[in-house]
Amino acid sequence: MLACCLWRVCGQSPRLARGRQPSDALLAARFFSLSRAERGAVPPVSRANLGVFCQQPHQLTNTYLGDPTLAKYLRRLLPREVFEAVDPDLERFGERCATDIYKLGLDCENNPPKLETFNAWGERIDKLVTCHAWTKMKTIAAEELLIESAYRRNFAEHSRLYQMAKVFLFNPSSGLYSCPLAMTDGAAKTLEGNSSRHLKMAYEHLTSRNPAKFWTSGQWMTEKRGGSDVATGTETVAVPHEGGTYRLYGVKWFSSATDADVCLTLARTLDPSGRPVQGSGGLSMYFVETRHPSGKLNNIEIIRLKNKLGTRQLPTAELLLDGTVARRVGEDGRGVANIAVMLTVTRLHNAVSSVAVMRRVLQLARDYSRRRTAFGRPVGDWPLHTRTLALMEVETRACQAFLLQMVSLQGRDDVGAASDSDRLLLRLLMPVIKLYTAKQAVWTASEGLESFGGQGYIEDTGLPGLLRDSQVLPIWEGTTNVLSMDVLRALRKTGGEAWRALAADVAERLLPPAAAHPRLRPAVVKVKQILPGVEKFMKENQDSLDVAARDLAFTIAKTYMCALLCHHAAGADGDAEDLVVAERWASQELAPLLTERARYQPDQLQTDAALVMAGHGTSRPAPDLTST
Ligand code: UCC
Repeated sequence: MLACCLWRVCGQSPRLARGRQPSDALLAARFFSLSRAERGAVPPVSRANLGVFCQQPHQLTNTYLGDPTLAKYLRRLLPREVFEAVDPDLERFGERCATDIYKLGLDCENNPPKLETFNAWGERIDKLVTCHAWTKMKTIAAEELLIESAYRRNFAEHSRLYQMAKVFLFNPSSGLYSCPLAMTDGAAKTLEGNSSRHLKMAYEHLTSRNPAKFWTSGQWMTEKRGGSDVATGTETVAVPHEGGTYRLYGVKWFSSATDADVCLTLARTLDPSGRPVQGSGGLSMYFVETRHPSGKLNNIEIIRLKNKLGTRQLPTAELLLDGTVARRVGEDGRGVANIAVMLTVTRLHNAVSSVAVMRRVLQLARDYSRRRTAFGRPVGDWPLHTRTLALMEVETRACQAFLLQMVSLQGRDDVGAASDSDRLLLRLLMPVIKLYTAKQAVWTASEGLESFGGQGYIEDTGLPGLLRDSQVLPIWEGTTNVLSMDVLRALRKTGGEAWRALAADVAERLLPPAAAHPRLRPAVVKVKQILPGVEKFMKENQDSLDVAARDLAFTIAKTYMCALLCHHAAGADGDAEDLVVAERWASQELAPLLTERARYQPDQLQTDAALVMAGHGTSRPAPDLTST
């Protein structure tokens, strides 16, 4: 029918055209040469089957300039001369993250790694084939000092902020190269200062700016029984070998980026009778070079690559360690405590990834809201749409404030400038920021995709990967519940000192000017009421703390973020937007621990179990067919 109209107004009958059809371009040209009145007779299409309209896609522009919140917090947290020194580099790098690095990242997504287990002649080769873009990311990471800057420390304690600001920009464009970098950073932190010749050499490689010398690290903690309860799930054993080395035997079920040059891992010590020592105290940490200098794997077989929901850019594999030569790092039997140093850094990177993807999704969604028209206006002109984006924006800004505060603390700790209180805050808040931001990343990515309508669900827009890759953030490096238990561990192990450090830090942030600001006063009052309530709950409900742990962690996150936002908004760098963010943040429920407290009672827990298990395991008896 449409074709008929087009033919009619273009002066040709469909019957005639059947013999000798003009090209689509010619038809379109004829159509657009018609008068407005003539055109009005037909729908504005040049090709009846495709149409002429194409939606303008979203555009990514300089990711640093497009994120005033990042620059604003850096300006506050860095001394002026440091900010002025790093600002141009961040601007330059922000441009790369929107151009060449962004394109390489998409290439990584589109060219996932492959494993060639055997060659044509049946020889086992375990060859990991990664794409050019993935290899190039390693070069970029070294040249852009993404690890080096945190260890060369040209800006003393502020070096960590500079490094993490760059990692933040790099992250959502990196095609998940951020993952090996996280583990490399964690390994460097763990090996820093180690006096062993081998480990010193490894540290130099991990922190090198020279692409030819730069190494990445893996972190192998997960075995077949799972990656949470590593203290009982680890079956790999370490058999003493020559020259103080060990040989490892076991299966590592989840090696995130198997192309790493080295890795840190856990294995069990053998007792004098050759039996593995069980429990947490039987675990030690080992350093492994994954390949011999010849390039051959270090008695490691790559069993298979993992088929994952997301992070498909990563060569994640199951590994068989079959006599892998390793060196013990740290004391025998202190494996979990030793690898916790690495976990602290990788969890911080996890938070960086989470907040970075939130920011990226918003940058893309707001750009698209100016390009897409629906119901007669750009969707960004519909207050309902913009309100949805504003909810995400407030969440993202609050997470950025929390993140940069934690990075700043880590920077102080890196150079030995952390106070006792700083160290307690780091210990308590690291699992909190990891678990909180990871959850918000999934929410924001999901909302962000929805704001693109159906296009958010289409793979070659590059958007679905943002959601798929976010879903791993609450899972790896400790799930939300495992990390909630770690919050309790931090509170208990420090005999409540960590809580007191938190309460003191919050109280200080709420002093004038925050407390004196008329628009911030309700927020200040609210937080001041919550903290004693939480403390009282913890004292009076020791038995309920395990089940309340997740709500406690969220309460700490939201309350602390409220204090940070008020402090920033009331300070010299705070502006009108910061005030709005602090007000809106404070107006939500900040203390699920206190509102949910009735749910932790034993009868309620029984009800939980009854609700969850209703219908589980029941099946209808098979019909008796004999009587029919
Ligand atoms: O490896 C994985 C994938 C890698 C991907 C990395 C990519 C990152 C990318 C980011 C950006 C793209 S997944 C593996 C994930 N697994 C975990 O994260 C482990 C989760 N499970 C836990 O965290 C557990 O709570 C455990 C393993 C720590 C529990 O072990 P234990 O042995 O039962 O716990 P204990 O007995 O309480 O703790 C043993 C010691 C204690 O020290 P001491 O004896 O001195 O008191 C603890 O205080 O370890 C210490 N410790 C810690 N120290 C335990 N946790 C910590 C901590 N968080 N910080 C400091």
